Amino acid sequence: MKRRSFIKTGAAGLVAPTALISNDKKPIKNRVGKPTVISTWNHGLLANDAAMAVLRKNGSALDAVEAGVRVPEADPKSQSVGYGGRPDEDGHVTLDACIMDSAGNAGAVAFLRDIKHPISVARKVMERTDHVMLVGEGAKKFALAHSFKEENLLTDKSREEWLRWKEDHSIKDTWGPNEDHDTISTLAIDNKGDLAGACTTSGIAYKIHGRVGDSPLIGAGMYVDNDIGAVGATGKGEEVIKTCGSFLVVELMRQGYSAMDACREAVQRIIQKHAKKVKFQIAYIALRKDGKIGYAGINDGFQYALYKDNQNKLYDVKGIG
Ligand code: SD4
Repeated sequence: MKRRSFIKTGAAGLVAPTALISNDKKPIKNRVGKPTVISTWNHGLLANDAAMAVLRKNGSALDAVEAGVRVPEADPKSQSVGYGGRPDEDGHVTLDACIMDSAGNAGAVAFLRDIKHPISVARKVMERTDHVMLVGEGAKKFALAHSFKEENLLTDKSREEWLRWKEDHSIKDTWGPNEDHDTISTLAIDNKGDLAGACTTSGIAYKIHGRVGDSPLIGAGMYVDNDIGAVGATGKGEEVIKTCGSFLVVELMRQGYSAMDACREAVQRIIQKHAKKVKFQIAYIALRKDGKIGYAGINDGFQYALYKDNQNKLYDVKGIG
């Protein structure tokens, strides 16, 4: 019997918390990959460069992922993240982010306004409080108290597009909430073999004011277990939340799934819940402790950037939906 069918057909309770992959001799946690960075989407290439620069100086995976995602957060051309992000339906840029380190510590902010680097605020929440998540006004107040600068994040381009959407939003509009949003999730392994992950976004464009997606939710938009692997999500957050997506992928890897199969299984579970062809996009990236990567998306169009063995490259992913 194949290990997979063994797990699926009634081994519940027999699977050890850090199970082995069938032919490997050592548990995953003892098979440590070399420095690697993987990120979602095209802007992941520049994020990977910044993250790998940290790892090359022997920096931690945590410092690497933070440095990585700060690049698109500051880039007005990345209209799904940080400064220049597309606003909600009322014209406010509201940001969601979370970060996790190798010790299982986590920090997050949601519905944060006027602060360019939500990921760094999330890290401060993790390191300077015994809370995990701050939202809205409270998150902003905390950020200002920690010397983050208040600034207008709505660029002319994003404001003009939002105005066009408002003029014309109808069933014919082309700027609907489900289009053009590329959250960045960045995952890294450092020289010590430790893992970390970061996820940051302005969320779905023209969302209802107050809406929070999966990206700041630990276990939904991103999850790290230093014995197993790190996982990040992108796409329609509601579906990721409802399936605890990133946590699910980590748990599947713990049970022995390859990084690739774990991502595919988590995507399949969403597809199966929808009778018709799924129009929205959900995609996962995974970085297992041993350096193996996984990725899967519902529809064509998802891309991930991988920096490994001195090469930083962008890859297209064919949808499985
Ligand atoms: C959200 N997951 O707010 C985010 C959006 C996203 O690529 O990932 N876009 O639901």
